[in-house]
Amino acid sequence: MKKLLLCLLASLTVYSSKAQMTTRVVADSLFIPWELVYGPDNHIWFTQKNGYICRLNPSTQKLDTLYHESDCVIQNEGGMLGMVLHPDFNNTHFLYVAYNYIDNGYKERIVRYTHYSSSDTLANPTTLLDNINAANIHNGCRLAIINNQLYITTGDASSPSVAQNVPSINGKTLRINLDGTIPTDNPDPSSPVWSWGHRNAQGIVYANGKIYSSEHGPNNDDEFNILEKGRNFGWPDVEGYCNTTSEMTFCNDSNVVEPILAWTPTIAVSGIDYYNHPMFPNLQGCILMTTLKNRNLHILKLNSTFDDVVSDDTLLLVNGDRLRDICIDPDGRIYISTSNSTSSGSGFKRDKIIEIYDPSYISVGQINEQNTKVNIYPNPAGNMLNVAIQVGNNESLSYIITALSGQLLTQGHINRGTNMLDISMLSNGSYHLQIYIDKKVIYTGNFLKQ
Ligand SMILES: [Ca+2]
Ligand SMILES: [Ca+2]
Ligand SMILES: [Ca+2]
Repeated sequence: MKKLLLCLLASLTVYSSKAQMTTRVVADSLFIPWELVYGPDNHIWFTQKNGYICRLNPSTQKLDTLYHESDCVIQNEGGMLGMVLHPDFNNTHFLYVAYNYIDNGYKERIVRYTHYSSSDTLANPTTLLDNINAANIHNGCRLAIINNQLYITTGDASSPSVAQNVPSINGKTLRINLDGTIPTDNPDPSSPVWSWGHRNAQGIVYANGKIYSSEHGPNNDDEFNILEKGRNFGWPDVEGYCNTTSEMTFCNDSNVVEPILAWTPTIAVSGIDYYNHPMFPNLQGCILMTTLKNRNLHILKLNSTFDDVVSDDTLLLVNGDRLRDICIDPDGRIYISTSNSTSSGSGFKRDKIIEIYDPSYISVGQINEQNTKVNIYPNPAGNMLNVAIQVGNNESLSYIITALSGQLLTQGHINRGTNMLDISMLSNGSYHLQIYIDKKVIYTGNFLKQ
């Protein structure tokens, strides 16, 4: 009952008092940038639904086309979809992409490409998983890498019953290793299936030790879920919460996981990311979610244990465009892509990438001078990272460590002088460290854990 009430009360609240919140178009004339990823090179890497993989410098707005996948075929909702960079991209140069193709019907595959900096192109497409059924609707397909394993959301491809057919790889969250093999601790070690009962999940993000996912409902019950290994998420027997007689029976028999929030009427939920940067204190601890039908950004405030939504507000700054995806840079800027283009006619290439930022917030470029007052070593680091700070005082200093995607991993107070940070909980890879005096960033740097 509480959740139903929350749904009713929260849907019309509007974030309108952010005087410093400003928007800026950083790319235009695009064709549905389906996935935005913020890279370790401070560029936005993105897919377009018509098979292009591109990279954008949001400061200069220089846009590079890196690759066109000629096997990619658009059919209504299908085309080139999700993408993720390897967590140690600077060394591996791998990126992973989902797209639809035709081979005895409409299908979907997950491909790894290698970026060659000398020619600044992608090459060596290596298929990790293919022959996933696709259709004009319900193709998933967001990707996330968590602890060096690739999670893939697949849609039911317009055949709802497959979602409850556990061996089928449609209507699922799949998990594979980064070389395409199947993790030995999957629910069935011979299958990539990791959770089931999904209709068409098009948002996934790892934060706070949890995997959050947005999922399109039919004409009712869009869902926001916390994914769990080996669990049933209900579709098509359950829509949203377990709140009808038949649903309650099914949920009890199949140990169904309910969404932590559901929307009726639907808002067409899409890409999500986790925000925890002091640039916008009101957004800290929130999932930011793009929506297609509602045409705005939803701000889902999480509770203190990060397993429920305490408020659902909307940000109307970008009202009017269907919104497809989001990424957040390590300095707290938010980037969202629109989804207005249609496959033919006058709507072609009508999309843009929009930056949401606070122009009064101190930027990385402005803090280079301050950077000389902070030293981090050794780099690469093992389980301990030394941080020596020559500015501020013990009361005002704090730090955050984020993944290159911007996800917050750890934070705390730090002292003037030399500190030893325990980073043993981080897996090997590259990370951003930021030091703050009160809420101003005074240092931004990268380090490698190995
Ligand atoms: Ca994204
Ligand atoms: Ca569900
Ligand atoms: Ca229901």
